[in-house]
Amino acid sequence: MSEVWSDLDNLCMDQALQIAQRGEFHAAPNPMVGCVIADDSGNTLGLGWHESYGESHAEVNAYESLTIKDLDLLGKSTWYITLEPCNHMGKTPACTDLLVRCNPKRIVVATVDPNPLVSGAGIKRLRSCGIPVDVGCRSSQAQWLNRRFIFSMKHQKPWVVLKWAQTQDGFLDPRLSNKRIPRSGSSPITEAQAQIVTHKWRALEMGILIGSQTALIDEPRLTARKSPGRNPVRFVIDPKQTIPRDHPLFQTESYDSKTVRIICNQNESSDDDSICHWNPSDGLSVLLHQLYKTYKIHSLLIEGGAHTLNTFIAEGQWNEIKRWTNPRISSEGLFAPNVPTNAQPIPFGPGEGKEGSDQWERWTKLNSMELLS
Ligand code: AOF
Ligand code: ZN
Repeated sequence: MSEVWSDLDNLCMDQALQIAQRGEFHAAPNPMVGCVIADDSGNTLGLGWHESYGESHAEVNAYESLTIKDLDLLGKSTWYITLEPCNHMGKTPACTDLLVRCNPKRIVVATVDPNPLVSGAGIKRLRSCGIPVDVGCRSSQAQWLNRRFIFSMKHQKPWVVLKWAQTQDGFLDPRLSNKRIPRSGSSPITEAQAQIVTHKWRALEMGILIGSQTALIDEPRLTARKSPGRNPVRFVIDPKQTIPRDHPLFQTESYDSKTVRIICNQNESSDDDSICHWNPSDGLSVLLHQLYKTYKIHSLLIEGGAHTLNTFIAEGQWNEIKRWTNPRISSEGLFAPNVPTNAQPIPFGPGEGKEGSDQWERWTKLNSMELLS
């Protein structure tokens, strides 16, 4: 896009992107969308965001935030919207209907909606009604914000986030030396403050996956109980079905937290959606397509263990990495994965931070932005 945007355009779209993010725990599987309505001089008249899946869209919420006297200014207003307005009747009416009724002076859109029900049709309709629409202001930021929605829609598989915690000297679990002495119960490397952030990371994704060794040894619940938002759907790769039924992963707590056991069975299929059949020799890509298609999982957090994480890395089936490092020295244990050489700092937002004594870092794959545009 060769367009040069004015400072005011960039400023208003930045505000729209910022408020879009308020939907981060509740909008999925819908995208996070923000809308700012500005008057002729760039003052904000109204703003809104898509607060929760199935509820009104950002444009409607922005319109409803206007005062009666501001309604007279609509004809001279500019609407800054982080995603192309929808043009279809979904769970809510088409936003283009509202926009055509408001007939603003101009609409600025950050990026096109990849949903085949919209995908350019919203922009086309607005233009055909005589409303000027400029597309592409802060497009990379908007694509990164909705990377889960855009990537899964375009590639028919979830955006995959690898997450692990390691000691300063690079071990995942000091107690798991080569002897692999079995013991149960979680003994986290990170401390209490970091756990709250980890639960937020869980609530940001629609699914969470671990291997059977981690399930048996750590006995995790994999819920987001210390965070706002929903619990991700829990997936456990359990080819030989060694995890017992009374394992904490299969406990239904007071909140909804579904668990799916991924078993290795080549030719079988069943109607029971708590069992997913997958043949590891088909590769992770086949599994990921299945999780998208059958379970509508747009994003997936991989929480270990070493074997599972390394398999996702080896098969190139990852999009983002979040790593905790605790200052402790372990000297022995299970080696943490190496951050792949094609990892680079995330394009927007902080790439590192600290919670108590634990440090976190984030990377994404080299070609991530190309896969979103
Ligand atoms: C917008 N503004 O704030 C959002 C949009 O089932 P529905 O009615 O909620 O529609 C969901 C689809 O609408 C979603 O897949 C995406 O294409 C678009 N999301 N569009 O104009 C919004 N959240
Ligand atoms: Zn809409």
